[in-house]
Amino acid sequence: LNEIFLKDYQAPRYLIESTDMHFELHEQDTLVRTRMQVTANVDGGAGAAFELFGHEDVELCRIAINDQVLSEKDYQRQGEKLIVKSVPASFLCETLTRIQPQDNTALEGLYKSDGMFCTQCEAEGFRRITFYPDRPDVMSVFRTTVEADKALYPVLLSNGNPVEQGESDDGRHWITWEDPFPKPAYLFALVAGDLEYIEDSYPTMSDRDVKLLIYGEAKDLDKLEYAMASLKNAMRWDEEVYGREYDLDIYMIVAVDFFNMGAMENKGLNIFNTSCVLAHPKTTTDAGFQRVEGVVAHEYFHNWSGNRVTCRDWFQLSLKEGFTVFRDAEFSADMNSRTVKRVEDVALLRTAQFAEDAGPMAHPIRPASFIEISNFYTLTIYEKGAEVVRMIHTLLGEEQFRAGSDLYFERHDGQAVTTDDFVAAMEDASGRDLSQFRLWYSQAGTPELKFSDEYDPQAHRYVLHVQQSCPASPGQATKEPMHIPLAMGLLDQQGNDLTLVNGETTLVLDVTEAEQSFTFENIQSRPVPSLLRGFSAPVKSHYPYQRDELVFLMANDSDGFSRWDAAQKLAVDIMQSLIHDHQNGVALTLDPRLVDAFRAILEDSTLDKAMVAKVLTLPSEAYLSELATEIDVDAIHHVRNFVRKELAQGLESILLSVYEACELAGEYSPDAASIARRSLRNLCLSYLMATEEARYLALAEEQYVNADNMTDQSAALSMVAHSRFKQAAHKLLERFYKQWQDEALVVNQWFAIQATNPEPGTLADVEALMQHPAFDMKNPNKLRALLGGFCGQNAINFHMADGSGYRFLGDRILELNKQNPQVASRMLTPLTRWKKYGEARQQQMKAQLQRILDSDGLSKDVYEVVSKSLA
Ligand code: B3K
Ligand code: ZN
Repeated sequence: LNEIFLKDYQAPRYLIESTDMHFELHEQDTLVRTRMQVTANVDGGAGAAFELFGHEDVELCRIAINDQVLSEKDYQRQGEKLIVKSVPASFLCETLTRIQPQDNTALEGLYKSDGMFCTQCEAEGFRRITFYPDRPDVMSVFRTTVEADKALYPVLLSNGNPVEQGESDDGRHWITWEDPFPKPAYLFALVAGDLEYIEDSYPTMSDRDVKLLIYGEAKDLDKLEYAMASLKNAMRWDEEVYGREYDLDIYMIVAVDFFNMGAMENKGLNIFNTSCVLAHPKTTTDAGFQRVEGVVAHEYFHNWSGNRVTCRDWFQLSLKEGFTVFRDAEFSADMNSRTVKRVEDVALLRTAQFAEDAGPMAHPIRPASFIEISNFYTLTIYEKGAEVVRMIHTLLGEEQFRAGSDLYFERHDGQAVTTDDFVAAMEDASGRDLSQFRLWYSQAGTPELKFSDEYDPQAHRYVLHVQQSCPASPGQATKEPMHIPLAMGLLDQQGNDLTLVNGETTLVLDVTEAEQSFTFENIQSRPVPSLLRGFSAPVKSHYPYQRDELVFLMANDSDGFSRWDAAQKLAVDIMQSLIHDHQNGVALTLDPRLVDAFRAILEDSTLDKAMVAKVLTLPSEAYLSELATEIDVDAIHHVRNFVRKELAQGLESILLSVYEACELAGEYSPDAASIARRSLRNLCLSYLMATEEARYLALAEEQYVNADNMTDQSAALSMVAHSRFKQAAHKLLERFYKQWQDEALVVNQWFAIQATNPEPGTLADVEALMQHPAFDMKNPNKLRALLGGFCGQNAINFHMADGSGYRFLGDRILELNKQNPQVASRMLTPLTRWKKYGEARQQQMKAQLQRILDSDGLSKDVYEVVSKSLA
């Protein structure tokens, strides 16, 4: 299987001026007619062969150049490539293809979701529809006619504006859509179905009225309002913060049940996984509401960062994804609580992205090669990519960053460009040299900063020393020092920020060398450093803090993120020594400083409740695993539970009073303050449940019964379901299913809660649930809930010593490999981390990977991940 390299990039030999498509949708065969107006690319295309891509499942019925039908000797097939040997400098290429969307379980290209036709073309799905120069640097305007049975598919959509429609006597109808903006094929979309919609309008900054439509199944019509409100907020925000205005007269979103990812930014016609667009207090949790807001905004922001300016090739994926994630994170921060959003993003990055960056699939945010691009829609490209853009923002400051972004959009509007073009625009607008900074795009791995310091009381001088390093990653044995913006401050003994220069209390130091020292004069007493404020760079930082200093920072740091981080560091330090004790048979005792520090936080009623909840949430098992040299699954699980129980017992009465004080009256609202109260209240309840006292089971059951919203209901359910109160768990789970069996997304939560149960016996439950009538192996949301929940979020059960969890996953991957390669390859992730476990588990995990590798008919997706994991 061949690997594709960035260094081999060549400009396209031919460009497409316009594309005219006709879809004849049927229950069996769908016919696609494509007419492309093609011209040689100025830089030397004439005489060269014309290259198209088409998947093996696409039947080519006819291909003609300037009305001349080609015979097989006129072209050559090489895998997915179709090469027409000789063409004039300008010509019309017509194709007719036949496909079977109803049998398409890969959910790429044109497929059916619950009876409706829909598409997913990024990255290379368009070639599953027709033969086309399917590469992002070939951009064309599209005119698309969709024709189908009117009764079955009353709604027919594609990109752009509807321009013509008609119907025939045989019950069929058609609509033609025109998209005036040139776009790559990956942004093409089509939908046909029996859909309803809600409608609104948005007046843009230059006073054009844009029609907003959100489509879904009739039963979901009452769950679309929040997405609509979020869309309008996002449109306003992009005008105010980036000066970006929407460009078509109509913006559509369609909700579909079968979707491999969260959503897709197709020009003017976003297609969304129902899980990222439907929201209703009764069926959606607070986290769900925030996800809808964030994803709606993300896809909207792509209209500029992705569609108007797109990627030259797929190695540049982070150009649009990193930038757009940065944009949506800032949007969510502005709509809700900035610190809470930052804490959530950093927790995800440090847990999952750092693990990816330390594993066998580690890659720079601009990879140098790949076998299957679908495997590179990763936390690294998205989240680390966003951190890299955030660092540019930190280095340039708000104003210059905006100037850089303006220049980028102005310079490259309508073009397909590279990450380097983005950095160059930032440099040109700001005058800042980002040449060393560019290493962030080419070097993989998480850099580490090691700090030490010294204070001279006579000279009143404080010196901070820093060493940077970056571990080896696949194909990169050694790394150059990077340009790392280090936001920091110094606290005096009373906990006040010292003024450092120009009245500033937070400085951004440029860490650029392997070893560097920074000197601070006029420091009256030994300060406590606050390092990496706001998580100013995606690095691991090590400073030899004493536990008392961490308690001090938790209480005093002026940076909210750093207060949370100090609490995490304190809890990590304590849990790591307890893990060590546990491994050595030493009886566990909890450092009382953690209980005291947590009590102080709980007692301080001036603090933001959301932040209290974050600070009091212990570092996850996954984060402790990421930090461990060798993951001891059982010790980590045991110790974290021990600490939770100790905290619960030590803080029982205050937990109960905060629980009661956080009760909300009135109607549910997903605003930041209400979310904060619910999150703190549910955190208190989960600690109280950790005492394993029957009275708190009763309290959880009471909350379950009284809840008027899914956040409180599902929180109570999962606490009871994951407890040792088996009967109560069983009863509540049944009750929940009865109540919600007609709500697919809620049933998915029901699957996920059971799959993540840490109690013994869960694998058998999961196997049984796979036979449940509500489960469907073809639906990615259900797979993610059940299989993903068990293998990815239930370490103690997935890693059972007998290897049964691994075998179970191995079996499922082999089943999924053909059916849906993208989902199969994603589900593999937990097995790829085998190097971090003890010898016995390593052998069993590797055995499953080897078994997969040895089997026939592996998809590129699965092959790439398995082979790289075993290399
Ligand atoms: N751009 C899409 C991702 C498509 C993934 C295809 N395998 C969603 C997004 O990032 O907005
Ligand atoms: Zn995106």
